[in-house]
Amino acid sequence: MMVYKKRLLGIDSDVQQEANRALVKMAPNLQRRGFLLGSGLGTLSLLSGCSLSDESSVEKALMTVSRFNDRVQGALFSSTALAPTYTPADMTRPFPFNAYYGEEEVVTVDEADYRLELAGLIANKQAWTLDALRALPQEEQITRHVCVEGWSAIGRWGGVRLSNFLQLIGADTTAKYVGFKCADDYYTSIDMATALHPQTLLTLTYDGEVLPPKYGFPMKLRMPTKLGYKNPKHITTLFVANAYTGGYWEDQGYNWFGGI
Ligand SMILES: Nc1nc2c(c(=O)[nH]1)N[C@H]1C(S)=C(S)[C@@H](COP(=O)(O)O)O[C@H]1N2
Ligand SMILES: [Mo]
Repeated sequence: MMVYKKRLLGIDSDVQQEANRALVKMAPNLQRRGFLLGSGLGTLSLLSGCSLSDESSVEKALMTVSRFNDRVQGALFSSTALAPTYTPADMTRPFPFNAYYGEEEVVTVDEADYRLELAGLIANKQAWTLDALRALPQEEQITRHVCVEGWSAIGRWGGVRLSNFLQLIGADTTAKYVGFKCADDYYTSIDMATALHPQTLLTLTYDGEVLPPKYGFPMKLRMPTKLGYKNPKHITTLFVANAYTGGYWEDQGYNWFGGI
């Protein structure tokens, strides 16, 4: 759904290609569900029930298909299947930096003032200091981070398993979403099944050291089951909700589920 990142030049070329790519990706899932596929805009218009007469109706239709794709990915997601893990020798050095701004503009968060704020469907909403988070049982993983901009890299992160943390704070784990707000303008949200996946960690370290600013100090959510943009850095608020809240790139057209 990269079509949202650049402006549309013409419905016939860009959007047609984008619709085709989206449909090709979804074809196996759709066929399993008994859809008969045609191609491109005709099918898109059938799937979304929209007549695609202008740019905004095409964008709405693509978003409808993308939200449908979220549900398909959610239904196919396995809570127990593990993403591959690697050895220290496999690590990518240096690990790449990425954000919607350049490395010289990385946000700095003051450790002494930092509190992880909790909101939404959580019984104990007391904020957490970094020391309190560090005192919880920690685990490490060496996994591959995949960015849709065309690179992937293997890194080593350590921190608190999100499912343990959600239990600890009395989160309603029957809710649909766990959302994150960050110290920059970034935000995202994930499905509860992925939040409870054993490899989903609230990380505080990178390669055995306190997470450096560029990799998201003081906290980055790491999910080897999801694309890079679903892994928020500089987390300041964690909330649990049933209402859909999207994300920074998701609201510009990236697929919300963002599975690998
Ligand atoms: N707060 C914040 N988190 C973010 C981003 C961002 O711009 N701001 N970019 C995302 C994207 S697209 C990627 S690929 C990864 C990059 O993480 P890295 O700098 O540790 O490689 O962070 C993700 N999390
Ligand atoms: Mo990314």
